[in-house]
Amino acid sequence: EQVEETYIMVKPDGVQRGLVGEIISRFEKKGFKLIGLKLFQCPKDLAEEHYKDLNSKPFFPKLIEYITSGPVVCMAWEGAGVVASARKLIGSTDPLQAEPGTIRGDLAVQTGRNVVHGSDSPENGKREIGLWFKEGELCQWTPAQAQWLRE
Ligand code: DAT
Ligand code: MG
Repeated sequence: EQVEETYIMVKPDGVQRGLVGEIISRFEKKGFKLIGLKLFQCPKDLAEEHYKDLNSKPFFPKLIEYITSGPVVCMAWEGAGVVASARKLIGSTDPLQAEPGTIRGDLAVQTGRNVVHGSDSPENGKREIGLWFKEGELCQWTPAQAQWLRE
């Protein structure tokens, strides 16, 4: 299996609604490894770069306004298959379509306030971690539970 990295972010609504611990906990309990974590006020240019593939969409200005409207919690998670698995844990983009048991399915009601971001490919995982974290902000470590998670 390929060890991958994904960029997960609690969006401003998740921070404002007091869901930071709940959201981190979903990935932590699953067994992925946290390698980066910070509370951060996102500048507009970074938000635009992060979502550049969507910059022709009608909702783009509101999306940038939302992401920069308050602090976000930036995370980098590592593990075999972490990118696709994290997307499953997060659920569909529209929280009303997201399955119960997923973060969006359990905690949100609208696409424009869907509480969390997750990278959609290993390539974008690397790209986004590079955008949101500086050199030296990531930690490489061996969790004590590693030997109990994989045979
Ligand atoms: P995801 O966040 O599930 O990867 P995406 O990459 O297609 O979804 O879009 C990024 C974000 O943009 C999404 O989390 C919320 C916002 N967004 C997407 N489609 C939207 C729409 N039709 N109306 C309003 N906001 C939208
Ligand atoms: Mg996306």
